[in-house]
Amino acid sequence: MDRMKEYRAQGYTVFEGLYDETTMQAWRDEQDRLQTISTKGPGVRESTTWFGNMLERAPQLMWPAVAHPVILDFAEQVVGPFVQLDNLTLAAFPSMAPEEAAGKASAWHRDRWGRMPSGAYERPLAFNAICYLQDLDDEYGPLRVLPGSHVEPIALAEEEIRKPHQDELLIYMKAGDVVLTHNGLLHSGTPNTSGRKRYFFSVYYNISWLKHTDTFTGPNCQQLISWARSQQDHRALRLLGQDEHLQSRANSGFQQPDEARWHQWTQADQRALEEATGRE
Ligand SMILES: O=C(O)CCC(=O)C(=O)O
Repeated sequence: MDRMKEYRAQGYTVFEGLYDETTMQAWRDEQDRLQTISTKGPGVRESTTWFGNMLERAPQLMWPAVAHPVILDFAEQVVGPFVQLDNLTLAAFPSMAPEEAAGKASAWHRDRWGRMPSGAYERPLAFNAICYLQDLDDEYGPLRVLPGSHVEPIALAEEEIRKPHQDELLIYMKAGDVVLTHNGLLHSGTPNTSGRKRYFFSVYYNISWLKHTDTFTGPNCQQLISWARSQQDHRALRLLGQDEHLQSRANSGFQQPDEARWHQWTQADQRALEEATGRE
């Protein structure tokens, strides 16, 4: 099926094999390093496995995941050239005892900046690009989704949130695949019983009209912003919270189909980059 049709109908799409083993090993090593140092120093109470603000923490390592052209090209078709990084999280779920995990989903939820859907497809205010750093099997725990729940106003009672759902689909993602979800999609992880860490990262994007969750004021993100500005890379600037066309494009009059305007703006961004860098 055409990827856009699939995304609009199901609420997600999977891009296979975007990252190789060397790249993923570096990301796993970084999670291990952060987890180790999280237990040291003043004010530390317990070990942490979950790390936000990853672009500031490890810019060289993480920028390729934030700015992956395959993901961004598709994302710009979904919401237009308004794609901002909301937050980048690198994490690992620890393993738990099989008895404790039996018959459980981790927790069904819609993602940040979401809402209860209206019954018609609406373009998302935010979307998640999740990559697992090992193949998911029944022990590592598949991703669970309720296809179409980004359109249907499916509600869940408190007691249903940690249980498998009758309409769920289990996705056994391969290491290095990326699933791009609509933020209205109900989804859940599955408890990890592998005896090893279940590594993943989430590049969470939102539209550049919204606030972002991670901070881009630190020296590493500021350096990325300067570099993006020096080459008039508006796509990179938007990712970092600097949408220099926001006022004109978000108040464009909306007299033409959105997709036609988006295409013009994407072309203009491309020309600006080519002119600044001398690239064709
Ligand atoms: O653990 C998982 O597989 C899902 C993670 C998740 O739900 C999320 O990042 O929103």
